Amino acid sequence: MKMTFRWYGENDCIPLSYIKQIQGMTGVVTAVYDIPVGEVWPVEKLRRLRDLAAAAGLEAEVIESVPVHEDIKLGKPTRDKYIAAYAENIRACASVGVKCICYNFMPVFDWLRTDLCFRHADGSTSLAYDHAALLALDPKDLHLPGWDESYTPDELRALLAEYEGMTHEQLFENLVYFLRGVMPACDECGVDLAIHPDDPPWDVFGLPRIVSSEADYERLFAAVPNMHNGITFCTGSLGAGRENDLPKLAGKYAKRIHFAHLRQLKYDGEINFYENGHQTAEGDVDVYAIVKALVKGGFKGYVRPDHGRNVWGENAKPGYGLYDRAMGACYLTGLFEAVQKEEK
Ligand code: DNO
Repeated sequence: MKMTFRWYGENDCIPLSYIKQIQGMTGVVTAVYDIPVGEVWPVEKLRRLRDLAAAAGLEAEVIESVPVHEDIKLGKPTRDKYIAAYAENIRACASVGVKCICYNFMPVFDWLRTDLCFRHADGSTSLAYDHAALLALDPKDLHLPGWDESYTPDELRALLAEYEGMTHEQLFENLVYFLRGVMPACDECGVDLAIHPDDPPWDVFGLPRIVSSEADYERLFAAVPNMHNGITFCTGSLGAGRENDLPKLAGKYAKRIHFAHLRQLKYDGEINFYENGHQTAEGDVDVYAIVKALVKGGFKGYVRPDHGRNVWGENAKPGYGLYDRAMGACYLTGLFEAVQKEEK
């Protein structure tokens, strides 16, 4: 296991030196943010990220994310060009030492929340999801931190129209087509791809979502068995689906889990939830049982603390402040140490 921390590059207000001061931290998870989706990232930009991290004593072996162009998800004729560019990006990343690339296959929108500042009794704040509030939102005017793109309302309208009538089956076929196209580059460079689950793990705004459950993973690995076709095991995303047995999935797929986003959430009604500090006692995700299942299953991937709260007066990018993620990292490192020693 290697403990890592998401770092939004040179615009991140959290300095690399602070990240390095979190004990147990081996590296950052980062990305190139100023190149349009579908274009190949210049190697100089990747090299700069790696060198900045290295100067702070940190590795930069994980990219989150190389975004997938919508034409690939839509299965349009132009997809081959974008798949070739994606393969080129895998090679470019590998050339500076990247070992793992996270991505998602959610149409149009990445993760969704309805409240970025949900207030807890102790004064801390976190992200929250309320289904009724989501249904009341205008999908043409949505922005969340960390999304890879923001469209103009007109572009968004056109894009949503292109997805009209798309079935889960078609979207799945497009994912398989994409993966078959990029696996040769992964084999050649020894890079693992790690698909991020749908967040939340159900369809939104009439758009199909296909990486939400054990059945989804089963059919994905049956279609593309290559071990470079792996998972970003996001406990917050999968955990919002009450039917998902996270410790079971963690154990079953431990060797496919190239990257783990470990975090907490608490159900607040049937499908509503809010996020909380990382500890098992703080919510409905049994972080301890998940870590245990990962270790027993032979997990060798990267871990990062995921969405934290804003605490101690920090006014950070929602979910991505320093303090609570640092506490989460220390908690997780402690769990891994204990479980690994017990297993030996
Ligand atoms: C949210 C993140 C996601 C994730 C992408 C991966 O906080 O977990 O934005 O980076 O879905 O492609």
